[in-house]
Amino acid sequence: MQARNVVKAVVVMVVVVCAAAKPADEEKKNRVYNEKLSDEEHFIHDEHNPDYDHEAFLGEDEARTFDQLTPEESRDRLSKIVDRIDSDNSGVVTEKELQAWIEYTQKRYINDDVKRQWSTNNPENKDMLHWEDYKTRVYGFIDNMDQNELDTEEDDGMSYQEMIKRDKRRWEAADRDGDSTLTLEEFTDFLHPEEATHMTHIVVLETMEDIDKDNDGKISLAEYIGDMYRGGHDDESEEPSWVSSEREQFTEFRDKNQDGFMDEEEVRAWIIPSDYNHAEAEAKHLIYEADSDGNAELTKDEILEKYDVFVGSQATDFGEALVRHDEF
Ligand SMILES: [Ca+2]
Ligand SMILES: [Ca+2]
Ligand SMILES: [Ca+2]
Ligand SMILES: [Ca+2]
Repeated sequence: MQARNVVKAVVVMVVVVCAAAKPADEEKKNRVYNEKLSDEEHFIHDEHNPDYDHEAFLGEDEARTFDQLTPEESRDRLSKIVDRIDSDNSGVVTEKELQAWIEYTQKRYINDDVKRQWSTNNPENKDMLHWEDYKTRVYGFIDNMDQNELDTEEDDGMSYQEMIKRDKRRWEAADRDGDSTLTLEEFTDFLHPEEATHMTHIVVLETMEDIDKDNDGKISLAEYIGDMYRGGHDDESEEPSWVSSEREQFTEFRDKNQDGFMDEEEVRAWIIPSDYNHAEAEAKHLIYEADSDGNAELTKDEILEKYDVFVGSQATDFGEALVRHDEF
């Protein structure tokens, strides 16, 4: 049972590899892809979320490591990172340098993730991964389930059969030379379709299928809201204000041709906005947070002064600090 749960977790991870945070009743689900820098939301109910900046700046794994450090250790390591970001050794970090660093961090995170999943799914380290081998490894446990279990076991409203079908379609889109096997490069597009332009239609399709509950091939206002907001089922409770503003967003901006629905083109414009560079926006945001003298560049002192903006430490992560404290 436990082994199956692990496999199941892997399945879910692969299928929703890029989906945003778990939808809680009050929490908004974010469908916007385009080089998202972190699985964390940048703002939760208009409150700034420092974890987003830490993951954008360090990558998810490294951000977790920093959470274990004392403030002194944290500043120390950050100081070494600043030297790397300042690529022309001018002593100040410019917006361009910061943006380049954030992009580098993002690429590194994706490469690490792909390498990890490649070796898990390809233990013999072959040059290519065959769909049948991948399917057996990820979904093989299904063969040991009886029909009853198969019918009831579902994740996010999707049956395993549907998940396999969706994975196969994504696999075929990633398989550019059509030989049913994926090279490491093709496997990267399979795992991170949001990063590859030739995979855009798959990302749009999967998003539409998730939201289009009545399967009419378009997204109504009710489906749009129902996807991001799971509360409000009893008439008593008043819906949060962000839900009403999302209703306006849908009517005024998302449904461009004003026919009351979002079609494929409109969904694409929503989840893959072409005019927005997350790394650039994040670089600007970090400079704004730490630029004490307001000259639009950051010295090492300015960065270290605001180290909690860039990286975590026990001081900024109270929960971790308590856990550590218990060990002594
Ligand atoms: Ca291939
Ligand atoms: Ca629909
Ligand atoms: Ca429309
Ligand atoms: Ca400055």
